[in-house]
Parts: sequence; C-alpha cells; structure tokens
Amino acid sequence: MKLSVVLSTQSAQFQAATFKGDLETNLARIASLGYQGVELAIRDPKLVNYDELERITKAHNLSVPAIGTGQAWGEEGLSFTDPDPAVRQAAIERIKSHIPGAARFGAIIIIGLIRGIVKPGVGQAQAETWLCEALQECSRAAQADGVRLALEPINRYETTLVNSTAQGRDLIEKVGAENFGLLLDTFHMNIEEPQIEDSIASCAERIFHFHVADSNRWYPGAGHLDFSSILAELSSTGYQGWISGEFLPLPDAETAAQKSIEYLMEILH
Ligand code: LER
Ligand code: MN
Repeated sequence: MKLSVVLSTQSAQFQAATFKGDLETNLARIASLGYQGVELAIRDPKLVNYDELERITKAHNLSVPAIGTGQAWGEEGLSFTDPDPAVRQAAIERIKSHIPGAARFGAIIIIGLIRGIVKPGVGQAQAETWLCEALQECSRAAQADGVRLALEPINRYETTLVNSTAQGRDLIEKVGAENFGLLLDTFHMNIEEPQIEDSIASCAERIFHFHVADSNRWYPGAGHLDFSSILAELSSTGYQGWISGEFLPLPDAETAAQKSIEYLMEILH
C-alpha cells in the first residue's frame, strides 16, 4: 500500500483538503516528505492544464491515484440529486469531463458530495433513484476509457445519501457496474460504522480507494482511532491501492503531512 495526500488544485472551502495553493511548491513539499502520490481535488477539469500537471508530477515522481470532484458541489452547487434537471445533467457532464484526465493519470474518480443532499421538496427515494441513474451513466462512460469510479460513504452531518458502507454496498448492487466501487474514509467510518474493521472486511474487493484522518480529522496518530488494526484489516482484504491522507492542515499542512507519514510508515513496515 502506497501513501498519498490530498492537494486542491484551486482554492476551496473544504477544510480537510490538506494542501491548497501553489501547485509547484506544494508538490515539491509533498514529494520531499516521502509521499509517492498526490490526490488532486479538481473542481472543473476546464480550469486545469493537464500537460503542466503531468510535467510537475512526473518531475517529482508523484503518481495521481485519485481525483476528488466534490468542489463542484461545494463551490458551484452541482449535484446528481438537485430538483432542477439542468443541474443534475450538469453534474453528470462534469463527472464525465474528468474521464480523460483520470485515464491519463490512471486515477480513480471520486464521487463525494457531488451526489448532493436531499433538498426540500425531494423525497429520499427519488434522490436515491437519481443518484443510481447518474452513477450508471457515469460508470458506463468511464468504462470505455478503463476508468473506475469510487463513491465515498459520508457521515450524516454532510448528507443523508449513503452514510455507511452497508448503504454503499446496496448501491453497488443497484448500479451493477464492475468499475464502480467505494472509497472508505476513516473519519466518516468512525461516525457511522458499528465496527470499522468489520465494515472494511464487508467491502473487500470493492474498496477502490482509502482516505485516512483520525477521529478528530487531524492527521493519523492525533486522535483515538486504532490504525494498526484498521490497516491490518485493509491489508487482509487484499487491498493493493493507496492510503490517501485527507486531514485538516493543523497545526499546518506540512507538519500534519509529515506526522502522518511518519506514523503510518511505522505501522506499515
Ligand atoms: C471528501 O473526501 C470527504 O471526506 C467529505 O467530507 C467531503 O465533504
Ligand atoms: Mn474523504
């Protein structure tokens, strides 16, 4: 299992995007701390120069295991479950527009809060149907380019659509696409799962990506989660993917990223 950390390619309100700001400086820092990859939060692929991104990541020997898409919701309000069909369509098109960039880097496309929330006047069942249909359409489009999509169960304080791994597994059944799986995040799991290790085991080969933050959303080691046990369980599922740090930049991004990698390397080796 290799280690990456989240970097937003543009300014963002989302607090746990660990690194924000100048790309060149931040990628150099991330590489010098010993990370092998960087997870990129990209609001809109149109705003990104992919040639430049590839040049800088390659110069620092950094892979791009995953692309976060939630800022299209956070900054623009796009979602798969908006009552306005034009907004739902725009969210689908936005996710599809990530496919070429994801194919280029061999990255997974993350479906976080772009799924949306259940808005007033929309029933939970209707929102779930829209969500499933959008995921079927996006998974089909990504399949053609060999790209995988990972939906992240997110805690109840952010959305009522797919909070737990059990709900995530139900959705996998409904979507019915081989390239659709889950991103598990220890911060959300600590809030929603009865037992984190059992939930990891229940998702097994459908775990496409993994976020780590401690119970307080600080870097691993700063809270009370048992990462030795969590990562041992993840490993025993046969997971070969990335462990991606998505934690608050506290006391500052560099210190948090350094403490995290030191702590995780000790557990993993
Ligand atoms: C994004 O990966 C995440 O974990 C969410 O909390 C975003 O709102
Ligand atoms: Mn996350």
